Amino acid sequence: MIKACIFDLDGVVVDTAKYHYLAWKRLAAEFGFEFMEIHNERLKGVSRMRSLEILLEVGGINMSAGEKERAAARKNQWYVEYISEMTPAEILPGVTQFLDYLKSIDMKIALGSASKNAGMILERTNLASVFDAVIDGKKVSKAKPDPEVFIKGAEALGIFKAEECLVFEDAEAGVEAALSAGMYCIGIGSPKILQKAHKVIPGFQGVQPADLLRF
Ligand code: B16
Ligand code: MG
Repeated sequence: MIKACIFDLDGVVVDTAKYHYLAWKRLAAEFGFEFMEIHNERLKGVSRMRSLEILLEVGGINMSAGEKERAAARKNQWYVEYISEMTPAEILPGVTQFLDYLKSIDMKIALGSASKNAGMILERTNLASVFDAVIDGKKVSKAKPDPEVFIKGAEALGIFKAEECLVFEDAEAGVEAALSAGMYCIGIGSPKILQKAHKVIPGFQGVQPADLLRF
């Protein structure tokens, strides 16, 4: 029986991928190449530094560790400017209703995100008080597909049996992280990309909430 739900943030609760993309695109333009949407898929769910490394690979650019730190900080400055304008209207369709349902049945709810900016996004979208625990990029040392973020999320909720946890993820690395934690996982997005998940749905709009919890 599922006793806790752990949500990824970007791509599950809100669509911040578009802001990451704008900021990465701006950085690539400064380096003199075009970073296209097709490349952006590879950045979903992975850490900021790993994202930069993928971007540099796409552009065929080499950089020292110090230059990488500065480039990542620049990108983050732009990204923070974008997300500081976010509003609750940017919560993805059906998410608020599903969270309300989970609250009504006293389900424990955690956030398990790779982002170091999760706190600001939750504040801007008025979701900060909805989550009983928030594990973000500031609290983990190993990025997805390592299961650390979800294991810490379950522990923070006081749940110590992985099979009582259900993770919602939009990235392949995130699905792998949930499975290697021994948890159930529902993929949000394309069944082709998220085929390893126990179930895949396009989003929360129109779902029967109780059905999603049956495992
Ligand atoms: P930041 P999630 C992830 O969020 C994003 O999907 C990924 O594109 C980003 O690089 C990562 O957070 C780190 O974000 O630069 O804000 O620390 O999907 O794990 O909620
Ligand atoms: Mg995500």
